[in-house]
Amino acid sequence: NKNYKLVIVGSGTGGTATANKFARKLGRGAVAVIEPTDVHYYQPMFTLVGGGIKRFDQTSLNRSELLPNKVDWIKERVSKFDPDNNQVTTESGDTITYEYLITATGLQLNFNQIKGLEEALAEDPAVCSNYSPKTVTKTFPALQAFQEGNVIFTLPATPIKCAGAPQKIMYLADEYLRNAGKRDKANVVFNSSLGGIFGVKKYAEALLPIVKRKNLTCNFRTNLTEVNHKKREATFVNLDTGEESVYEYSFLHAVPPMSAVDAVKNSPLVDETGYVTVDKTTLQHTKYSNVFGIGDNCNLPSSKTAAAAAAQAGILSSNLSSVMNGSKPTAIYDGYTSCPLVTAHNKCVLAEFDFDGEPLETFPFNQAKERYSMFVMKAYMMPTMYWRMLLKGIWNGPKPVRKLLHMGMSR
Ligand code: FAD
Ligand code: UQ1
Repeated sequence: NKNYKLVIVGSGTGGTATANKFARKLGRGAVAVIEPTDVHYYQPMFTLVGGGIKRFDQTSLNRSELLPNKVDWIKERVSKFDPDNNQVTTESGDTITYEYLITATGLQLNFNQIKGLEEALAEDPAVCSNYSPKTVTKTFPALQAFQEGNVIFTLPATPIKCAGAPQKIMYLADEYLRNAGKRDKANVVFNSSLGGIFGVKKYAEALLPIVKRKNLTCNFRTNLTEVNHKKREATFVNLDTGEESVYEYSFLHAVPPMSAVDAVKNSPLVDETGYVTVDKTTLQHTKYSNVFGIGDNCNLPSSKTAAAAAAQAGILSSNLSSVMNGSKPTAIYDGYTSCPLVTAHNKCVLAEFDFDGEPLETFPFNQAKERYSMFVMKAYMMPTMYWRMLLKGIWNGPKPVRKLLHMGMSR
């Protein structure tokens, strides 16, 4: 029976950043990270792999290079959370107890909730998904193989990580097909369960003319329910009218429904939505004061991104340290999140906003405009910042940069 001052479950973006922060604060042997997989993926780069701009081998590093040697890495999956007894159980049956817990388990991809999708991904080279490391490598070859017909992109009827990613790959595909001289053979369609192109008005107003210029058809409130790869047909249902429509496809980029992972969903840490209930400003659990949550597994009303997890890491670190010292958590998360909407191989709209959907832009120019500089930031600067700063616990989001560039005039 192992006992730690702090146990962190999950070592993705949020778990690795906080592991590095607390290893420095608490020293050797105080922190355990429970994470079953060897490889850490920089998921934001999956979009560029799908678009043929980066190679898959550029997206990952071994966890041993990322976790500090002061933490104990328990290479297992947590199967049960028991916060009433301050313990978790792993798949092999080990019990680990803690004084403090951070849940950072991210999201589970539920491909099986769409009839026929798993089979289609396994057997049809024209069906792909940037969302999983197992399927992202299919996307660019599928585009290259395209001859003519419907090129379809989907977005499911659940919260997802990086809600912009389902359309970013459409913009890259459109550009690829134009350059390959095949765009006039393609009917490019975005069937999205959402009610509009993007949740924040400023960026939606910037994206709609881009959609129009590129001649992309958008159908909203339209949810993928079934894929029949033998007939190359995809079935969608209108979420308001219940009406079904069947599309033949020549290329299908499918985004699976998502949820918190089963062990979290089935734990006392969640409410009826199935996400860890944290106070949205302090990130402290609403019921268990020695538990904090970070990243995609939380019920936070902000969009689920690595950029959000970075900002949360700073807040969490400050507040959990306060609680460990017997004081009240006082740092406040404003909901900061960011979505670099790649619109071409050299253009990007950099959306940044808070809980209320109010823009919270870092740079002193209009980020709703497509810019080369923001593409360079996304494709060439951000990966280094992620590996060397965010994961090492020394990047808490761009707030200080924003303040500086706005001469203190920004929130
Ligand atoms: P994750 O980083 O997903 O980590 C969760 C970890 O928990 C995993 O390592 C997993 O193995 C582990 N785990 C799960 N269950 C258990 C268990 N039971 N026990 C122990 N460990 C467990 N974000 C941006 O900021 N910008 C972007 O441009 C962007 N683009 C994206 C494009 C795509 C295609 C995708 C898929 C994501 C994108 N994101 C982007 C989102 C970003 O990757 C995630 O929001 C971020 O990684 C979430 O961090 P996290 O720590 O919550 O979860
Ligand atoms: C960011 O901080 C971040 O985490 C490292 C991302 O995740 C990959 C992002 O995509 C973005 C855009 C930010 C915000 C950073 C700046 C400099 C605007």
